[in-house]
Amino acid sequence: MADLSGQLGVVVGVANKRSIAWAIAQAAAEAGARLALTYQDVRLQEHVEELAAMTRDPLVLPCDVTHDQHLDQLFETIDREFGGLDFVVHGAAFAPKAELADRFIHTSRDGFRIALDVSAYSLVAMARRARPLMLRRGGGSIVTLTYLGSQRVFPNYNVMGVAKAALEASVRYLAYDLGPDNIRVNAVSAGPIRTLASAGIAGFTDILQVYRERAPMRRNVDSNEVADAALFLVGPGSRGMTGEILYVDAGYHTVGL
Ligand code: NAD
Ligand code: IMJ
Repeated sequence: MADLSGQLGVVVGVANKRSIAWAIAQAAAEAGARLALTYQDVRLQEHVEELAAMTRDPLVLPCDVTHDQHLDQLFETIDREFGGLDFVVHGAAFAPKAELADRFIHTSRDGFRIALDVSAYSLVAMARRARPLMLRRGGGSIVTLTYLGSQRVFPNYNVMGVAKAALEASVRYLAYDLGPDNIRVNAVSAGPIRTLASAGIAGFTDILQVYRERAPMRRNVDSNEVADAALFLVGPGSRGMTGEILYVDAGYHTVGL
């Protein structure tokens, strides 16, 4: 496993113990990193504080990624408390529930705007604010979480697929923009995992079963496997990689039939 001792990171997207971002935070903390964890709103504050307490000397801060003020505050506080930043883990995604149930053609203007704002623009907004802190450390690594629905159609994924396509393109444009600063930008594309973001999705159990049947490894993946890949992208093992989308899906994306 990567050695992140002495490294400073921020993780956005922890809601509960099932969150993929929490698995990444745990792995990063175990690898020796010091972390700032954010929570979306007061509803999640206590929960995230409880989880954060399992890591060494954590910083727990509020951040709704749709608010520029929250983002400004977050990076100001990290600057003050950490004095720099080595990595960002971005695991925020959201579309209004109705957009994931209705036909894609019925996507509303607001649903489209919200999905792309939370799930794609937020990466650009965070990268811009992380940059000066990372420059002070001689560079950095930014990792986000995506899904194959950006490239292929999955029933009901709808506008989230469009948002993930924008997210993955943003990974490449950010990688190009920040490459000269020695800041790398990559994504992990995870297979389906039971989390808050997949709870209540009609037919999710069937989706897990189709993956289990068709994936070359004939099984599903778990958050710890995604976390290990994310840690590789954060750490020095991937120092020659940027703009990459790394699949952790038991090989599902490679199969045609
Ligand atoms: P999750 O619900 O635990 O995580 C989603 C997070 O987004 C939550 O912590 C939520 O608080 C946060 N969020 C939503 N709106 C926000 C806002 N306005 N400001 C700040 N944070 C906000 O579910 P998860 O499955 O761990 O999802 C994490 C990431 O992994 C997402 O990007 C998701 O698309 C991606 N992903 C999930 C799966 C899966 O099957 N679970 C598969 C591939 C990719
Ligand atoms: C989500 C919807 C439809 C199909 C889906 C998913 N498949 C997978 C997911 C096949 C794997 C989970 N996923 C990859 C996501 O990115 C989920 C994002 C999401 C989930 C919700 C549920 C609750 C809500 N809004 C959401 N916004 C985004 O109200």
